[in-house]
Amino acid sequence: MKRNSKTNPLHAARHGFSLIELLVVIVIIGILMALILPALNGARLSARITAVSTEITQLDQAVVSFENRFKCLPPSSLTIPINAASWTATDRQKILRIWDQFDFSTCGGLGSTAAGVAGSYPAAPVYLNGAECLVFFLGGVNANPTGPPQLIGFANNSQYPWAVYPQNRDIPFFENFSTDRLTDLDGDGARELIDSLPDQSTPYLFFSSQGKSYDKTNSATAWDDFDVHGGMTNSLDMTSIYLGADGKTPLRNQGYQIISPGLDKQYGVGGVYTDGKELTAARAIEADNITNFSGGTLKR
Ligand SMILES: [Ca+2]
Ligand SMILES: [Ca+2]
Ligand SMILES: [Ca+2]
Repeated sequence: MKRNSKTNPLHAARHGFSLIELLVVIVIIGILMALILPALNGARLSARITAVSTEITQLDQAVVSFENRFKCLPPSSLTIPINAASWTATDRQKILRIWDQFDFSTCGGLGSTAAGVAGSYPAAPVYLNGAECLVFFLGGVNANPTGPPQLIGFANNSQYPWAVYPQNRDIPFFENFSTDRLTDLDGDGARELIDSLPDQSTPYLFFSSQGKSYDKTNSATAWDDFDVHGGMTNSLDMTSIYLGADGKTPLRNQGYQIISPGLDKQYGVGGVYTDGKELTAARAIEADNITNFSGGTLKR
């Protein structure tokens, strides 16, 4: 006798079982998703943190190239004044260590677009902080001030290094400046570099000793040998710089500090940081900072 599937209890039971199976599978998939998705997101974030760490290493290598070329570290502060007479003695000295023939009367050929055409001073002083110095000294002058920045290094001419017209050039020491990650927070035409973390808005900080051993002996303001203008403001700003256990000697005190604010976009107050014990709960926002010192990531 032919079996009627509608009345076959075995078959009917199988239908019910399939539905349960399906539900079980859906539930299992749901559980797996709940378990895997955070892990996936975590892996994605950790890959992005690694990417920033790698970029800081590349910036480090670019600074080494700069130092090999000019026998000094890039400064982390510079004021480009409005005329030759207004250069401070300190800033003149910084420039002359890099380009010993720098022509202050033409601002080193700044903006000059053809051989023989003098450069010119900006209409208002340009205050380069550490974040801007990092981009300027490693990327060079901007050949396209009105559109997407085009950093073309420096003219290989100690008198007019800031000219943009084609001639023998020192190539940019760092060539991976992603245009969409160059920003200009203070709108002065000098760019800062934002790291590649999601929705990042605060750039890499840069503090340079200019190769001088740092020795702060007298007062809280005696920062002479470290390039004090390293923070994001144009005032003398040592915010976020990290010091050794003595509370006065910056980490890498003959070198420099590069600091990404990390995923929370906040640098923190800086200060003493040696092995992480100093990052108290109040300084938790610094624990995710990515740096070129202390093993790359600050810890708590
Ligand atoms: Ca500035
Ligand atoms: Ca700027
Ligand atoms: Ca942070």
